[in-house]
Amino acid sequence: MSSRPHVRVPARPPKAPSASSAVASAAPTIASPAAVTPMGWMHTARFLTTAAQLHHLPAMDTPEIAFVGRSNAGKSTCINTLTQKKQLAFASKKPGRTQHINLFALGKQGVTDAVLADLPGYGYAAVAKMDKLRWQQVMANYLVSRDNLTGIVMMCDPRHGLTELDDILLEVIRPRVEEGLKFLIILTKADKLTRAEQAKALSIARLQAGGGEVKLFSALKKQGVDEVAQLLWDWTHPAGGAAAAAPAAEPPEDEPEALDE
Ligand SMILES: Nc1nc2c(ncn2[C@@H]2O[C@H](COP(=O)(O)OP(=O)(O)OP(=O)(O)O)[C@@H](O)[C@H]2O)c(=O)[nH]1
Ligand SMILES: [Mg+2]
Repeated sequence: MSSRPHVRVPARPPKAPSASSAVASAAPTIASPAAVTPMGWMHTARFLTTAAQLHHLPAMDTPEIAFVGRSNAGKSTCINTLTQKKQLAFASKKPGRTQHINLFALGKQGVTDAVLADLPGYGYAAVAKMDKLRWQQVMANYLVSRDNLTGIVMMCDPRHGLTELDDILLEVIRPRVEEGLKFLIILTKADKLTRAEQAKALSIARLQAGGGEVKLFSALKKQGVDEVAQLLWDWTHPAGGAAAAAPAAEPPEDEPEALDE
């Protein structure tokens, strides 16, 4: 196993200029207020690269967070919701929309301090068996060997619960999680459940996650968005707690997406 990634970010996120300093200085401000909060940080996301195979991914030492889960679980939509960029990741009603590993950079331009990885989903019945096996192998290799991988977000539609393929993936990553890799299960499409069903799904998933962290999320209702953004900030900025002091969300730049699954 490789050593943990080296985090090259300052201990505290850049501060927004105070009103007095903004008045006193005629120079343009360098740190925008949007870069201060976890949601503002998320909003800095931009496309970095795409790869069909592991060896096409650039080697990086920036903390990387992978979004994994069954096809159609809502991985790409979650990335778009967190980053408040409707079309950053390809989301679609049609399962199997994401077919490459897509990387998105976070942080101010030129100072990328984290990377989000949108992975193709697994378990989509219409994919040919050989393609499924090939992809499962690519993903397992990625999760086991990607040196800068800092955290894994497993997306799960609580109406289906954790499936056999999710369990296999949990087994694949278990050794790395035991070594300190961060791990979160997101129960997606919470808007499809009543409050009672949400509470039940949460406790079942917590049992299945063996004490791991589980959060409810809805892209439609913007449920859990700030919490997940804060957690990803904390994962990738272990020494910096300042963002917690100013967790105000930025308003989304786009109209809400029509979510229909
Ligand atoms: N109601 C509702 N629908 C959602 C939510 N999140 C995603 N969806 C819908 O679920 C479908 C699949 O979303 P994607 O984000 O493309 O799913 P994915 O996990 O990236 O799928 P693959 O790329 O095939 O692995 C789309 O029709 C989304 O609009 C949500 O929170 N609520
Ligand atoms: Mg996708």
